[in-house]
Amino acid sequence: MSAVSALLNRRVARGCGRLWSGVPRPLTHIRSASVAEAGTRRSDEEQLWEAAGHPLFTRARIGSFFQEKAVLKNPFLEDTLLRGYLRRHLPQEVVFSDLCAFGERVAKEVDGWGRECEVNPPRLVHFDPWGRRVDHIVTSEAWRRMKDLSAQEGLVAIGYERSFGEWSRVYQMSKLYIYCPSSGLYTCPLAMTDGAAKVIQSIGVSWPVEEAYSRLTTRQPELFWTSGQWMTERQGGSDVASGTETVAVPQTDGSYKLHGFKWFTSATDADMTLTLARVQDRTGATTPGSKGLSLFYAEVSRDDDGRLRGIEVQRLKDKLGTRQMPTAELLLDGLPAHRLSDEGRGVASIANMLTITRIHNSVSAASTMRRVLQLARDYATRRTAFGKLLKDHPLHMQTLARMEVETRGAFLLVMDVCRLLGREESGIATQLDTHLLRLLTPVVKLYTGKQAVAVVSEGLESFGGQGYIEDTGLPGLLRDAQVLSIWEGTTNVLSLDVLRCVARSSGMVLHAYFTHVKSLLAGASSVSSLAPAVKAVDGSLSELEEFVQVAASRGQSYLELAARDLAYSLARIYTGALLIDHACWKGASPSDSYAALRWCEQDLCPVAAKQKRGCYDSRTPPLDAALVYDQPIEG
Ligand code: UCC
Repeated sequence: MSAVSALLNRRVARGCGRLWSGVPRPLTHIRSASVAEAGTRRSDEEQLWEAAGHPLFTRARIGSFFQEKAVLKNPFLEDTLLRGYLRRHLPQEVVFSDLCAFGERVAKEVDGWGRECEVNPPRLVHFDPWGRRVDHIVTSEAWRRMKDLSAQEGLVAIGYERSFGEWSRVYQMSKLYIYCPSSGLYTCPLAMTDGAAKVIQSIGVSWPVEEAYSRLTTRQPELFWTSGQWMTERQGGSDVASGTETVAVPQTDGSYKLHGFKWFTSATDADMTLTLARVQDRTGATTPGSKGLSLFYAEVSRDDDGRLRGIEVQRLKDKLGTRQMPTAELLLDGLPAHRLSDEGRGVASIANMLTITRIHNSVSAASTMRRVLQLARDYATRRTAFGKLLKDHPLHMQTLARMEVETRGAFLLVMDVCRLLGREESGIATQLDTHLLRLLTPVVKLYTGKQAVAVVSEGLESFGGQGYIEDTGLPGLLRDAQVLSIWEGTTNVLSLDVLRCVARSSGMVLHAYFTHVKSLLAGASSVSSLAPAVKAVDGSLSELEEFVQVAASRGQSYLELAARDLAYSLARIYTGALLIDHACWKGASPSDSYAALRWCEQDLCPVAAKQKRGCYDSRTPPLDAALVYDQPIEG
């Protein structure tokens, strides 16, 4: 019997361990037997262990198994739906090769920069070493690299070059869709930059914004500018009309100086901004409400002493997510500005920017869902549990398949809105297209924002505990998804925007909606495998029409209570029709049909079901309030 096995047998006899015959024994056992001697001399056990040829210091102490991490592969090549959609609508070799090369760069290089933006968040330096106020927002090298990359890759420019006519926006947004989850949130300044370019274009590219427009839309990094969108003040970001206190004081040369406090300005390292303010008359009075708001353009610049002109950065926001991006509170203290809109037309003039940033928001939502799925499905080919890979567990696959259905639906809805935007911008939009774009912009933003939080949360869970570990990069996806339903209009504010555009168009936006969904379904009428999905969408569309007829005779409060469910119904039915339409395309795969069928199994028209249950009747609000505050109802 060897010295080692004699020793082990002694330990077994003492009842302090199991027989380790033939298995390298962890050093912890040796240590525990020699606690009293630790740090003084090597114990008999240690000497015996060493004599048996086992090194004293070895990785065996923490075990030898390591879980393989999920690998990000080229997000363009990994996305069959994106490639199928483009093959169908924009089958240009130059687009495919650009997206493929960009996808490779995103996976190999840019994703690492995105991570660096997260771990090196911006910081604010208020004073220089000699006590002068400088208000420098210090950003990471990676964040600055994102700016150059954005120009080089034409992430804003593509939308304005319009090299692919009505499909230019689809091309641009496809690129952003590949980029977004690796961008370190650089897609936020790009959204506002795109929105500012759109506003300038709609107002007219002339002095004083001629240069700004060319810088916002350039591909040259050294010329490229980003823009802010400073709308939110202390009184809140939703009710802009009553929440805006900032005043614009006219100057003798026709320009203005702005004084106010902007409470939530994203990507505050921007080169310029669009913002709202109230023009003061000679007595210093302003007009309250929406009618008093005008749109202003201001450059962010520094004077000879290095001080920001007319701006003090009060502090950076401490946010749940989007930490990569500098979001600040700004005191506007005489910021030089130019009025871009007619007086009192501020909200209407900035609405174009809202449309663009809401579409970008939706692209971000769909792309984050796609990214978490790409990682989750890769992980499922590496991780073994209960004797087999995760991908071989049907319940796990069911969960990922449900996420896939949501993601496909979100993608097609987002791309359809981009298609409509492209048609409008290339001057070929029909009245129906214009109505659809107005109606679907708030719908896609509010619906995909909610989907993203749910799908990304589920995605994290599919990694088990690792999905909760910060430096996997996964928790950041969830934190950043949470903002998608908040900024650029919360779910309820956008639901009310849906009502507003229905009312302002005298129902024409809904008429366009019904017409278009019916035409999408008509194309699928002969495809028997899709019949259950077609039937579900068709039936839900009839229910929705009935709801609209009933609701039209009810008061405003009834409509407002129904607004969120109405918006969800519009999203689900339209998305169902898009999934069906895509599944009918000659290049479609069986998975496209399966996704359409699965999507259409859900309640596509919740507003009709809830209407039947009396959810919008006048007796409901007091019941809701009593439930929330857990109080008896008065009267
Ligand atoms: O949160 C923020 C931080 C910036 C972060 C940027 C992120 C970018 C995305 C990144 C992706 C990665 S900035 C602030 C966000 N705040 C909002 O989004 C505002 C939310 N509130 C609303 O949307 C409200 O509905 C308001 C402010 C638009 C309501 O204002 P009013 O004054 O009550 O509006 P009115 O009276 O209904 O409309 C005034 C005019 C009308 O035009 P006219 O007078 O010609 O009839 C409307 O038709 O504006 C027009 N209008 C619109 N037009 C109003 N809303 C729209 C719209 N959505 N589309 C077209």
